[in-house]
Amino acid sequence: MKRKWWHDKIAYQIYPKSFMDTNGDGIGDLKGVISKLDYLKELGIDIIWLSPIYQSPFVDQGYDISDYYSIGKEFGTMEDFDELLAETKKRGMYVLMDLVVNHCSDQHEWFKKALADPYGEYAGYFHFVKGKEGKVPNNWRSYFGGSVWEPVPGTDLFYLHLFAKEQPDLNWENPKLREEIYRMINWWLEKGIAGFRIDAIINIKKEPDFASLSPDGPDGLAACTRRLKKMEGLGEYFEDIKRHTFAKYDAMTVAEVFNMKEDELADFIGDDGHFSTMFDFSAHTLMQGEEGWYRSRKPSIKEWRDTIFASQQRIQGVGFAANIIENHDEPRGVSRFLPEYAKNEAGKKMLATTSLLLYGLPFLYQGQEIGMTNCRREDIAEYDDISTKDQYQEALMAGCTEEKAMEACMENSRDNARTPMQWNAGPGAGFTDGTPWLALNPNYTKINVEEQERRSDSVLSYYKALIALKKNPEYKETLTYGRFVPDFEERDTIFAFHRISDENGQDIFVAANYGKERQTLPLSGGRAKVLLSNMGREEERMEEIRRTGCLTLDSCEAVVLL
Ligand code: TEU
Ligand code: CA
Repeated sequence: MKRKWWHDKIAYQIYPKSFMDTNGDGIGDLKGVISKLDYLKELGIDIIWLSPIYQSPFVDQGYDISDYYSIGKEFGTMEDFDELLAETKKRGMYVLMDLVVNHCSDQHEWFKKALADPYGEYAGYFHFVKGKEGKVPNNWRSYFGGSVWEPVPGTDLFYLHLFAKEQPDLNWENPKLREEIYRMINWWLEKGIAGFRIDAIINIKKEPDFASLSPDGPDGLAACTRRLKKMEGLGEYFEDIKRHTFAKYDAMTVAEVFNMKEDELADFIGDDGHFSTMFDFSAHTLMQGEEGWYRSRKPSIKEWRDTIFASQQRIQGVGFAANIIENHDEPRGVSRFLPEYAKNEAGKKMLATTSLLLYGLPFLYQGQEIGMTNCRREDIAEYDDISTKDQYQEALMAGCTEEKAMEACMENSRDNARTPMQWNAGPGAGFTDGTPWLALNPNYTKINVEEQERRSDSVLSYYKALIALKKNPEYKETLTYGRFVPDFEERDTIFAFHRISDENGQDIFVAANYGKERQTLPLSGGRAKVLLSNMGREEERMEEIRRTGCLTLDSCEAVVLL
């Protein structure tokens, strides 16, 4: 595998709307991001991914872009952006923008022009398709529920939207559209950003016949993702993008890919793959369940662990994936992956240990470093997220009670991760002097940065130590490129693995006890040192290993051994 500058880095996703507000309008802004760069630097962050900050009507929180060349006024100005870029460079940090080009906003001038002239040039930027006897062209269900088709007023045409109806899909078949997009990508790269996180990219190719699929829900529709099972020739689209843009700048690209065919991994992220890397969502899709949030699963610790292990083994040697616990689309990892008895600081540190030391690029999501949790809401009206509203309806349609439908939202809602960052215990959580656009998680009085900065045994302090360990010159080679080798797999609640370097022979052993009961693991070979302990038991465990050759792990205990 070719080595890349970003392999030994730590990345962090910022959801700008909820990160830091500096003008009291309740919406996070770029000046707010700038004001927290030192905080991020101190945490050990090198690469920042900014969720969309472009001009947008925010039907899908900025993933509906109405001008790719402007900063949304809520976030600030292009001058603010340039300042942010300059300030990151000063600190040796890198910025990734979010590239959302499967669709744009219905408020984009292209779409307005297309509606004004439905047989004209700009209609060709979208998928305007004739209906069948006045009905929609096919039976695909959009990601956010309902048909993917919406009538084009005054015609017998429909336009395609795989996401919300305010997010019309762009027609990648059209060379003019592709040219416009490439120009835009290069314009941003010219500015000096390091690259892009690439949104929903697997969806850009559409079948010419828009054939219906067999229905899979009570609405009589079929999930549009199902078409991807048979999709051929996507790679040509990706290669075309890469050739005209990313490759020219040696840009870093992080693809958001669901529904990839397994045997295509090397094409996607191998040496000279379509993208630099992609997120490993294996643990997340395991929980999801095909029929919607009301059918989401609660796999055992063993099933969850084995899924991650299988994924590690599939990826290593082929490419370098990006590992996440959570993001702006997923519930908080500590609420989702930790069993009830582990929903505490020790458990949160344990989850951090077994995630950040895996093979791959760790991608933290804002607030993860202080162990922010899901946020309970009493009423569906308290949610802002378009997907949550749809999932609530889907659950009711499938026969769930209102309680059950609310429960599904509380566990899975995208708003769980979108509540404002908890900086301190003061009013507005230090996020805003005004009224936050989305209500704070009330636990900000207990879980916040300021409180955790004061405490050496906090989750935040542990994240700093963990990241410092990963970057320590003595272990960096192993913790970056060392092989992932699972261990103690026969113990259902032990999450243990080695990182073994073929370069220097080092073998770093990571072990965590996700179970309720204490466990004792016999260690083979002499272990010289406890590099990290989530319970501050470095000395104690080392002494015990020397004496007995065994490692004892209490419930929620994690250690890293050399
Ligand atoms: O997500 C793509 C995606 O596949 C989502 O539909 C995901 O399955 C969904 O969030 C589950 O509720 C990306 C962005 O990350 C997401 O925020 C956007 O809403 C979406 O694309 C459309 O741009
Ligand atoms: Ca603001």
